[in-house]
Amino acid sequence: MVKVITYGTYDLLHYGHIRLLERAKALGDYLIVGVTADDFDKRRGKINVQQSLIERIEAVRATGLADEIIVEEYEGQKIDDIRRYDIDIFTVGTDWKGKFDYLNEYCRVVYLERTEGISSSEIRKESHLLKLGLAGESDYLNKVAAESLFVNGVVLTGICTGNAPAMSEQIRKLPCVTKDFDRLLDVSDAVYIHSLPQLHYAQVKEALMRGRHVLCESPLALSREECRELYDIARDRNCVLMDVLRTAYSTAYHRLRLLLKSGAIGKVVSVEATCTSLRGISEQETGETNKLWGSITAWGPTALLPVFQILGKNYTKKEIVTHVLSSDSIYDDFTRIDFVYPDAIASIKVGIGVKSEGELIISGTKGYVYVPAPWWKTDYFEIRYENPTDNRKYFYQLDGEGIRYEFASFAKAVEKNRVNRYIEENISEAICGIMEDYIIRKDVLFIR
Ligand code: C2G
Repeated sequence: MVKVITYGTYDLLHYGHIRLLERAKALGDYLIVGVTADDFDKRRGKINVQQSLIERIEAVRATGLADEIIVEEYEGQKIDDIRRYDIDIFTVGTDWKGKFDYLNEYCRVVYLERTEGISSSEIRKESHLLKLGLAGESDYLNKVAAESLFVNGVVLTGICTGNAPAMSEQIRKLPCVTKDFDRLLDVSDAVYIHSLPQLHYAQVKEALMRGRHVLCESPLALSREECRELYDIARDRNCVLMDVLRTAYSTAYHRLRLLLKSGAIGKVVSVEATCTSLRGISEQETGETNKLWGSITAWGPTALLPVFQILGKNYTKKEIVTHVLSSDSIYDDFTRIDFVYPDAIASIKVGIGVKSEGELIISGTKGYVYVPAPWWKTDYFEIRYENPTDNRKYFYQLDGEGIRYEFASFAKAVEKNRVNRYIEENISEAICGIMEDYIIRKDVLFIR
């Protein structure tokens, strides 16, 4: 019996896939098809896969061409499988020609002509093309624009900014470059908002009221009530509203949360998060302190994310210690917030006028998690125990700091009209609540 094996994602199964499977089957008597696991696809850069692993397996099974279906989960698994299943022929389309010649050491390698004119990514693009506008002043948008190119089905339509000179050529060449937010909404199905925090609520509300989907850099608003109102409007208008922090979309951070939930370090009793980045001193000297991101708005949401997602939002007490340029300003160049919970504590330090070690430390009754700087865009963390031989290290590929994953998740949510929230609504609201308390000076102590 001649045994054949082939592998693929098989997303949105189409006749190009089926023709490949038919010819693979014809090469022998028994065909094994390896369908790629979600994680494996993500690690090899395929972030736009629409269907779940189960859906893709069922689609391959329904063709009746596979005698056996397995899951491909890790780099190098093909060699293990060829040995394990005593394979005679490995085959794959000619788009991979040459890439698997090394398997000739284990079995015959056959490249089958790829079917031109069809691909899953083309189907994804055709099924929905999301016209996305950008809004904001920060050159962070240059990174965002570059990342959007990795996401199937998203096309940038323009930008609303008062800072066009700071933008990349890719942005400056967009069809609509305007200072008028309404004009941007005219040409977009959705907007990504990274404007000054004081503008978020009004812009998100305007976009939602016009039926546009919204991806907004946290904080969504500067008060709990406004945050709740925005989510209510999104529901009423059947629009997707996603609060974003790239950290929430990093696989390492997501897996870290799962390990904590599974009790990997016992009961969590402390979360300490530090985020600092020295921004241009000139910004501090402009004196227009109400026109800038302060530390609490620039870094607060990021540092608060693990605190609220791990310990919850029901702290019993907090103290905000802050250093501001002037008593009436919300431009703080350094702020520390300490939280007391019924059975835990947390502390965040944020600064755009101060430099410190940007690490995340989560302490538990059995061990602790150490995430090195810059933890907010990490691909790596350690779990450490009393006995160092028990320590474990984790690495998860993070392409583009997580921004492309945000966009892929958003595009999928809009297409399926179902949001897979990485930042829960109540967490969004808790973050906005801290902004609110800071601005009304609740629980705030000033240092000079
Ligand atoms: N294919 C094809 N014609 C197309 C599209 C795909 O012949 N128009 C073939 C591919 O060459 C591959 C199989 O169908 O052999 C599955 O394609 P994908 O689902 O895109 O998977 P891919 O990422 O190419 O997986 O490690 C090998 C990879 O897993 C192959």
